[in-house]
Formats: sequence, C-alpha cells, structure tokens
Amino acid sequence: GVVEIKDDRVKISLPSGESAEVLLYGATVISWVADGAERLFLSKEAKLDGTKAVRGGVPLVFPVFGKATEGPCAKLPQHGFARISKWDVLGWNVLGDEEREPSVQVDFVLDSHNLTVEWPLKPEANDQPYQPYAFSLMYSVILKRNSLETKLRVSNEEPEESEEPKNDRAFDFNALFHTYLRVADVTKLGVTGLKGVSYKDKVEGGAEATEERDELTVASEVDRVYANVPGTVVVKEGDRTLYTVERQNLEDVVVWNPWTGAAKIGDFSPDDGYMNMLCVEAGAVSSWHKLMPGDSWEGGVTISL
Ligand code: TA6
Repeated sequence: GVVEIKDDRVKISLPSGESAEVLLYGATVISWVADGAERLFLSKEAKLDGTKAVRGGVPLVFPVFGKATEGPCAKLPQHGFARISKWDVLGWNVLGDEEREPSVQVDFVLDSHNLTVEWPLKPEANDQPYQPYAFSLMYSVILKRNSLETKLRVSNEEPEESEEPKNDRAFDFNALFHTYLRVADVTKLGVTGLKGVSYKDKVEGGAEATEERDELTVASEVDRVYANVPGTVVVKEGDRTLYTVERQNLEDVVVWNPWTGAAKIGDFSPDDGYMNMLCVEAGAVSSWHKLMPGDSWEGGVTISL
C-alpha cells in the first residue's frame, strides 16, 4: 500500500489496484476506485478548492445534521463545520497481511483550533469570556481490497485538574457520513434492510411514516431519515449486490436523491447526474448524542462491493 500526501489531498493506493483520494478540506473522500471502477459520485462542478462543501464523495456531517434553529448549533452552516474545515493528517498505517493483501488506514484530525465558526453559539449578553467547546475529531479512512471503511471518533476533552475546571461542559452532536454512491442507473436499484423502519420524509414536509417495502426504489425525489435501522442495508440491482452498507454504532440511515431538482443545485452537474448517484448515509442524526467531558464516542461505516 502507498500513501501520497500532496498539497491539498491524500492519495491511497493498494498493490491490487484499488485507490482512494481524500481532500484535507473537510477530510472529504472524493474518489474510491475498487474492482476497476469509480464507486463515488462527484459532481463535475464540485468545488474542491475549499470555497464550498464538496458536492459528492463522502462529506462529513458534524455536529449538526441540517440546520439547528436554536441551541448551541444555531447559526452553524447546514450540516455543520466538519465538511468545510481544513483537517490535518495525523498519520497512516499498513494493516492486514502486508505481503499478500495489505490495507491502508489514514487518520485525520480536527479540533477547536481549526475552526472558523463558533461552536457553541456565542450568547448575546454574557460577561464571561467566550470558550469554544473543547472537542477533537479523529477520522479514519481505511482502504481494503473490496471495501472502504470510515470511522469517526468524537472526544470531549478531559477537564483540567484545577480548582476551576476549564472544561466542565457536555455537548450534543449529530454525525453522519453523507456518502454519494455512484450507480449506473438509479431507477434500476432496490435498497433493502429498511422494511418496518420508521422514517421522516423530508419531501413530505417531515411527515412520519413506516417503510412497507422490501426494497426501496427511486423514481422521484427521495429524502428520508430512517431512524434506528436494525441491520445491514444493501443496494442491489436485480439480484446483484452493488454495495453492502454495514454500520458500527450509527443507528440511522438517510437516503437522498434530488431527482430533477438537481438542476436547481448550483454545483450539481450534469443536470441529469442524479441518475448516476444515490446517497446512502449512515449516521447518528435522529436524536442528539450527549458527550460528557473526558468521554468519547465512535461510529463508523463499511461499504463493501
Ligand atoms: O442528507 C440529505 C440532505 O440533508 C438533503 O436534505 C439534501 O438537501 C442534502 O442533504 C444535501 O445538502 P447540502 O447542504 O449538501 O446541499
């Protein structure tokens, strides 16, 4: 396995031909090649220069999914700051059978020092000095022969051993891997593993419903937050499995396809590119997760062919 850190990105490759590319901006995975084909959708007009969250690949959602109207995340940009912050590379490792079938892990970090936004929101009237939350994020991207594994570790820093502890604040967060899977024809897909699960339908103004179908199909705009999905979600084309999505400690799955509405998304290109993508997003978004000082949380997702 080889890792190349160049300017604004990290390129990972395996001797067997697989590769991945991660922008430091957002620690956004923008390419994953496996079995000879690109597996992630990236808009032709995606901004990769740090001026806007990347339209495609795997943008990371943290600490808020969507927009918060009140509380510490109010005023944060849509989907939080992780995807629009510049991350640092912490290091990398060769895992697995180094000789016969190596896999490669690259770790990225982001903490309050890298932030260009305020979290929590600064109170309007307050005579105390402003203290941002003392958090750190570690994001690991692991490229294996037939899979891409991503893990996010969220830590709330230890309180300091002083009479007046510096960090005595818990914080609430959402986290999600906003994965744009590349597909040949979205109308031919079926997504299994959601039957019987309650979801919030954002196309229907947030109405609650329960999935009745064995396979979710896409023939119009889809924007659903499936809460507490019990098992593995599989994207199929007929009997053929395209992607298996396995989650670790992430209870929810969001499915999104903008359909013809893609034409109204400024950086989405080509206009009919929605036919070639489906976002299947593993996350913890249906409720807030609270993290006490000194505690950490980890969630991850493995996408296999
Ligand atoms: O995860 C689905 C979603 O929240 C949709 O509602 C949709 O608008 C999408 O994400 C894209 O959001 P973005 O901020 O990247 O334009």
